[in-house]
Amino acid sequence: MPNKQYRLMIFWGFCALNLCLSKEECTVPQEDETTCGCAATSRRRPESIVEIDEPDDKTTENSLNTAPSFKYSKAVNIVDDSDCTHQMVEIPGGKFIMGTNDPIFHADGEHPARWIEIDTFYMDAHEVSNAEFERFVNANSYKTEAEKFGDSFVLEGELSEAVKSTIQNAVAAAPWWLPVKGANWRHPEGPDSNITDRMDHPVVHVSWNDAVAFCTWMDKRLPTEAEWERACRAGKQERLFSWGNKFTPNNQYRANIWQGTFPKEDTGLDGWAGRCPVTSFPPNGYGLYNMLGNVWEWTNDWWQVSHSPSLETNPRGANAGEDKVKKGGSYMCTKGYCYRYRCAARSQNTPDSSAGNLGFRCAADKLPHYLKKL
Ligand SMILES: *[C@@H]1O[C@H](CO)[C@@H](O)[C@H](O)[C@H]1NC(C)=O
Ligand SMILES: [Ca+2]
Ligand SMILES: [Ca+2]
Repeated sequence: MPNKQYRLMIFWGFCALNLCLSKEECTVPQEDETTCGCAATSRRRPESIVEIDEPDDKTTENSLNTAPSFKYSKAVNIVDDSDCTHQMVEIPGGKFIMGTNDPIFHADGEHPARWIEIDTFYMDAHEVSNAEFERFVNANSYKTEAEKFGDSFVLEGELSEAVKSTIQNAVAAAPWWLPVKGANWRHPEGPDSNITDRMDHPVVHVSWNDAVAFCTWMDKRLPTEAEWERACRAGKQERLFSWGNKFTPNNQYRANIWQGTFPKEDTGLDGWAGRCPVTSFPPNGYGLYNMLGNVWEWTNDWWQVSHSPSLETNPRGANAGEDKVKKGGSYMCTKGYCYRYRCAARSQNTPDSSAGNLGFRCAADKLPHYLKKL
């Protein structure tokens, strides 16, 4: 590690700490880590669901959808460079500081702050939208895992009374999550909802396996966690958010989270109660939209909570595991309930899990040839 950079890092860290002490925005909430439902929406955690009336053996269906991508056609057949969606941004290679030495959630493995060296890569400018996902589904007659399982997790407050009355179970650690029959990407709030007027919103209720299938079809792949965090930080060292340490600089919202008392009422003070279109809010310094907030984003890495403090090059997470890493927080996050809309924050789900606040974006080593350089 070059000495100069190291000194600079300490200096910045010191400044940031001083700024934080004088600002309300930087006070750390005293959250009971066990009450957060961020990772509660997993299929293979039957102990987390109370009053299960679903047969557990459904989980074996997961094998149907592992490594499915080779079966599908290529996006190049229907996507051309006149299309302004699917655009990617070049993320410069180099060294950056991943994680933090001031973790909010120790159990999540947000620490330590560590130097990571990464190669140049490309990142989708925004979360994958319903319109984009629909093209993939139509071209491949693709069925998502939520459709195969027949249900997915929806925030209780988003359901109609009719749908709510049919549900008998909830997630023990997060009772606001309800497993809803017929909830999937086309019906995000259950069978009586649709996405007709929300084609520019992020696709949700997609599993990690679904995300891999989509990205592969697009001649892309999921980002590693390190790539995702590099992209989130947009060249800023040791900051909470992509743009700095203050969540609402100049009293402007830069990300879609929850205002009001969770889970009772989302006042939508930031302009959106619920999910927003994938290009809402100003992009970060690299030109990426909604890295923080709106929907959680799957990464390629298996979940682990201990990290080497020494320099690593293009790290890829654990070799194996039960959960995949998701990053960025969602429109359901508040500072008091789930302060995970920070670049260093992380959470996890099993690769077959899906929920109404979980989507993804793709990365690539090189720009797919059907895309123009931005
Ligand atoms: C889609 O949902 C909207 C809003 O709830 C509703 O007005 C519309 O009739 C629905 N469309 C279809 C095709 O179900
Ligand atoms: Ca919001
Ligand atoms: Ca996001």
